[in-house]
Amino acid sequence: HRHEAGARMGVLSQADLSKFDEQHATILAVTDCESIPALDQGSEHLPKHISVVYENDARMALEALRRGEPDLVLIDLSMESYDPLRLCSAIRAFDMTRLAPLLAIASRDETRHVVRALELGVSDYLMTPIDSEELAARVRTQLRRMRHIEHLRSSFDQTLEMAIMDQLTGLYNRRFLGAQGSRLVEEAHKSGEPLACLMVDIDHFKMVNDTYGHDAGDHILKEIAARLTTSVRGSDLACRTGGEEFAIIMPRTPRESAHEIANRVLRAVSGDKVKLDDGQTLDVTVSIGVSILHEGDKLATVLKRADEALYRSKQNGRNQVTD
Ligand code: GH3
Ligand code: MG
Ligand code: MG
Ligand code: MG
Repeated sequence: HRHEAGARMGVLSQADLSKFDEQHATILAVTDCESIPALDQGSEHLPKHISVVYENDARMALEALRRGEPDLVLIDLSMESYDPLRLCSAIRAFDMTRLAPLLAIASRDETRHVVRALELGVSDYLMTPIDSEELAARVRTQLRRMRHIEHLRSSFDQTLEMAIMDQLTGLYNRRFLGAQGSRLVEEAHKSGEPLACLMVDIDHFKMVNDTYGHDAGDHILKEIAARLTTSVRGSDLACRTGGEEFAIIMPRTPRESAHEIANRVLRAVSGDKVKLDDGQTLDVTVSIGVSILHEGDKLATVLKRADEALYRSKQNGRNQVTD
């Protein structure tokens, strides 16, 4: 179990790395030569699941790389039809291809080329005549390195997502509201542009849970979160701050627009009945509090003011907007 968690966090065992070796891979060999014998089918050391594509046109090679086709590029530094060093630097210049494994092939009298190629970011090199076992080993090392990076990247993305997202609704969580909301408040103070905040709380949600069950409650939470998301702009920060409470921070939004948006949220929630898995439908409403950022306000201040407005919406009968 611990091992699995470790792998998810990006820590890989030798066995995990060996599994990478069994995955299919494509090598793009950029050379003027007809073929590189050490690479060819039947070469005893290169595994069968590694296929090789030859390209003598550097521009085509770059295109293929940008389309993400090859897993590794082999560049023949003796190429005459194109400056291979230019190709190396072009590959390293683009985000898409910056980390692509790049192996150079050089002859003994091209040491200066090799030094330059390494400066330009080539991952590794081989001297001619190429030993097929050495080539296979260097290819394997680079493919492993690349796959390890990809694994780390995706586990980092996953970890980040877990840290800032609410798992049930897919909205941002309270922690992220604290961090990103504070940044937005600071920016608003700096630019002098208005910022508005909505506090949204589902009405009588305890009764919904008690009547329809907790799973139905969860389903409704997801549905309301989706309706919130579609009612605000992409630049707005929509968070689930607690059980059935949401906060939305809206940069560049004056008071009147904030009220319009709040009313849009209200209608998006109450306008259509929510359908449960068993086919039952029910009416759901929310109460909303609106607040506007004042000079010197911290995030907590503007949130508290919205919360107080929300309380008044509840007091006044729910399913309404108050500031
Ligand atoms: P009000 O209109 O005054 O807001 O009443 P309310 O019942 O919505 O408010 P209250 O704070 O009394 O109850 C909130 C309920 O939300 C309590 C709990 O059962 C429910 N709840 C909180 N988190 C979750 C959750 O993650 N899933 C489900 N299904 N219910 C939740
Ligand atoms: Mg409550
Ligand atoms: Mg409630
Ligand atoms: Mg509540």
